[in-house]
Amino acid sequence: MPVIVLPTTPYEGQRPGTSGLRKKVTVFEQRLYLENFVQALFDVLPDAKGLTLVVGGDGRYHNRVAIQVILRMAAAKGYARVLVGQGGILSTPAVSAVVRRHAASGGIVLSASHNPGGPDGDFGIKYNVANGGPAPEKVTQAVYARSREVREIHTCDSEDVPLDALGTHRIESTELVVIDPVLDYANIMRGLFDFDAIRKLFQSGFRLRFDAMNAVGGPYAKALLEDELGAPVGTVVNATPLEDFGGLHPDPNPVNAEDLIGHMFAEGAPDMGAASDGDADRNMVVGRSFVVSPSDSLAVLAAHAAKVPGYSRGLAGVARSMPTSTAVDRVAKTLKIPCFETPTGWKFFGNLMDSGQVTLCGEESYGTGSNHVREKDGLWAVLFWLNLVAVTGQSVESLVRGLWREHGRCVYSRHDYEAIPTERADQLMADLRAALPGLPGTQVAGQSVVLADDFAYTDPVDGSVSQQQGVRIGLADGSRVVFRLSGTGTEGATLRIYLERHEADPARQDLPVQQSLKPLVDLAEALAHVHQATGMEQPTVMT
Ligand code: VG1
Ligand code: CO
Repeated sequence: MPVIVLPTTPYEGQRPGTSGLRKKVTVFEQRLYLENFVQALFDVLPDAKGLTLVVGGDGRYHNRVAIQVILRMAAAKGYARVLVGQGGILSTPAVSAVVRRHAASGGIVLSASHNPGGPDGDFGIKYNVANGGPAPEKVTQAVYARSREVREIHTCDSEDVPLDALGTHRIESTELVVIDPVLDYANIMRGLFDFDAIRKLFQSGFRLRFDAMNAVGGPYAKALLEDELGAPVGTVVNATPLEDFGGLHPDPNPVNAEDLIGHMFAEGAPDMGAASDGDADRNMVVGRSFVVSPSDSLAVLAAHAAKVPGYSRGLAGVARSMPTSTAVDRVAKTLKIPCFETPTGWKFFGNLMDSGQVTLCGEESYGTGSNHVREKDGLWAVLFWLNLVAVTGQSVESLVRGLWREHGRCVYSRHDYEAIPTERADQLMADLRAALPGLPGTQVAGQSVVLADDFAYTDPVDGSVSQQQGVRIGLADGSRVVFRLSGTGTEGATLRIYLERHEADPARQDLPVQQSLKPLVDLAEALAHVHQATGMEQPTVMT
């Protein structure tokens, strides 16, 4: 059957955000909506002759339909080979691993990550380039521009490809290989961590509860933790990826993973808890009756990295997104390695890792990772923590307290105001930006502002510039308030306010976080009139 051409007209708003194009499932279900975007992508990519593409998703509703569409279009584009995960499943870090291992020219990830799934939920699509990482902004901008002009869809009039069993199929001259979604990823993990030490830890009776939240992390966690490392069956819960995540919101934070928190704060709690998100690139690590902030998690991993086989030669450098706390900066200073500050989103770490300047990176939004792939990686972080617990003999809590003892505590919280009208959110940011030049040297809510700017980033490798990446207000004592709008939501706008204060006094490090940050909340309110602008008394979520 030859390639067929379907006439189409452009859809508005196919602009990729922080991490790909995310919309309601109902938007993606419109006729040729997905096809338009994929065509725009294929139009900006070079000729596919001889090239390999990787395709997989987090198994959410619409995943299977979307994969069949992409396979037909990839054949029409002329790829030599497409590797697709069995059942259409590949976690985001696994896509990155497969792209790298098989020297593919790129990968398509079908996921809306931590956003809810199901027919009324969200869907998403993201393109990763040959290093296995998210496409840089110049690619996503070109795709968006092309999406506004696309007039023809090139596809094949072919049967659906059977995805449930491993095997090789063909559409036209394109070979479609259904691969084991875990294999390549698991191999990388074996090379990084001391599996014997972790095995012994479990043998000694150490108890872990890993909540995969009915999302794509389940098969990976089960294969590695239970089947290979000997954790008891039942260690991984909610382990089968479901199309609607069984109604859970697979965003691993103490609010959405409340069941895990319940277990970890109950009598007889396991030694360690963990959860991953929809596409398994995020992680939350919890100690017994002890919540670990993601920024602290990154700092602990950096501080102890040399104890883990994969990082025993030390770290070249570390990187964090701008709103992430400065805990890792303090560790980097002690280790005498560089620390980079990038805009929000994993795509900004790629060049730093490719050029060998950075080994470990992370974000405040429960994302940590390293140069083993080019995505953040949830299970990797959990294995890292297990490896550290095993070789140091310390609990999760004691590792974090060790960090605080040495560097003080970066008390941290993020306040989200979700689904506010877009115009109001834009106005709030515009007003803030307008006020910036006059702020340094003034007192706001009784506190001295020393810095007020809109974060801009120049990539040290390719020189590309990203502007308006978040409004930063800095105080004389190093405290910070950051304001930015989310680029992953699908309903109105989400305002994120990030609060950080360094607490050097050990006697005050255990004060409730929100109490400790109250002066900064007052400052944010005085500056941005958040309540009035959002019409909300309280944030929707505080993490
Ligand atoms: C959020 C997080 C950001 C993360 C992004 C993708 O973006 O804040 O740190 O990289 O999600 O994560 P935003 O623009 O909504 O703040 V995932 O797990 O959705 O791929
Ligand atoms: Co994710």
